[in-house]
Amino acid sequence: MLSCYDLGHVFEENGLTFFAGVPDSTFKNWMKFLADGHGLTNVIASNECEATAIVSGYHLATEKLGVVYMQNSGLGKIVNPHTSLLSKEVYSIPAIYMIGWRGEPGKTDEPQHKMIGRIMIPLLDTLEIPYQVLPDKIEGASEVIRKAKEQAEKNKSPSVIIIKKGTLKEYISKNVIKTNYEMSRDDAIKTIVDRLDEKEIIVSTTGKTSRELFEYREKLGQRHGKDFLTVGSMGCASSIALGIALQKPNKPIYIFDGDGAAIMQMGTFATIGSKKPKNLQHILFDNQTYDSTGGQPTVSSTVNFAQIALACGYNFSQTAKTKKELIYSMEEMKKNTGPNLLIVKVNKGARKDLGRPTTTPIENKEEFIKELYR
Ligand SMILES: Cc1ncc(C[n+]2csc(CCOP(=O)(O)OP(=O)(O)O)c2C)c(N)n1
Repeated sequence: MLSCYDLGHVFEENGLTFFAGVPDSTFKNWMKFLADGHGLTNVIASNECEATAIVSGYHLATEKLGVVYMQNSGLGKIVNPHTSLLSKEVYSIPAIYMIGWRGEPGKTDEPQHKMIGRIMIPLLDTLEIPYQVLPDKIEGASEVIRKAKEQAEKNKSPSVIIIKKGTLKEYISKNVIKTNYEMSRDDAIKTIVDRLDEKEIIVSTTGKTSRELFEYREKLGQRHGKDFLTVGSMGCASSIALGIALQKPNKPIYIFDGDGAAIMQMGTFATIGSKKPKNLQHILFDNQTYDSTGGQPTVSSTVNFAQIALACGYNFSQTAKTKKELIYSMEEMKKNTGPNLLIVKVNKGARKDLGRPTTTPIENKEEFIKELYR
């Protein structure tokens, strides 16, 4: 395995010191290394499009190459800035895309990673982006990074370094961000689920939120059809819920959102606020991190979601920091006509043995549709 110190050294040797992107678990140790500084600049972006544009701006300002890091799910998102901004046929901007390979063929991974894992290489070919896999030994890694930079400079357009699972050695963070709230996300989920009635349904966000919700329903012996577990499509749970809410105005719908996911698709606040679905309750578990990919910081500590929601046209917003406040705010929220936002401040972290949904996404969809007609 490759040490993050060695990787950092090679990037630095090649003049690659500016990074922007969205975290992925395949390179979570590299993210921890970046968070500790080590003379490298890191901008954790709200989404991969933004990161690609930031690195383009960095190049315009310095003529140097920046690195955009992303899970391969983000590759789909950057097709537009790649083809219409960085491409040779437009502004011809060199950069390095560092892409985590989820769903690699032949390796076990979750359903949401299978297709992108399979089409990633053909997609890079279609996008005419040269790529190389980062070896897990320093000699090979150093050669790959040098070559990627050379290609990007020669072509005056991006080249890709692919990171497979298990390439990087564990890195122990020096600066760990800790919050001291009363609840974890799991505590908050349980508190809310315990107070929902038979008719109320949930659309939950990707990552550990949906996994914790699934496990709690199992524990309670309740139907999973009441929850649409958005296993992929980060940031889209709130839009899925909006689409349902507009068609089923008598069905109370809860969104279980994450701070990272909400920031990724922040425009949805504006769409929800303008459409004003009365039956939509937006609950945002704010742990100030991308907990599901290793606990990297989001920018949520400088974001006032409550004001954003109101400014976008939500009817009500409140923040709960304790279980007692959460129970009180839920009652308040239910009294108000939607759309409403409830921000729940929680600590990052989850149970070590947290499982994954044992039903398939298609089974979940079919059960959920039945539930909508109940
Ligand atoms: C487009 C895209 N980029 C990156 C990811 C990887 N990813 C999965 S979950 C997650 C973190 C979600 O963070 P947040 O919404 O704050 O929820 P938390 O995990 O903290 O509960 C990330 C970055 C993804 N699934 N899709």
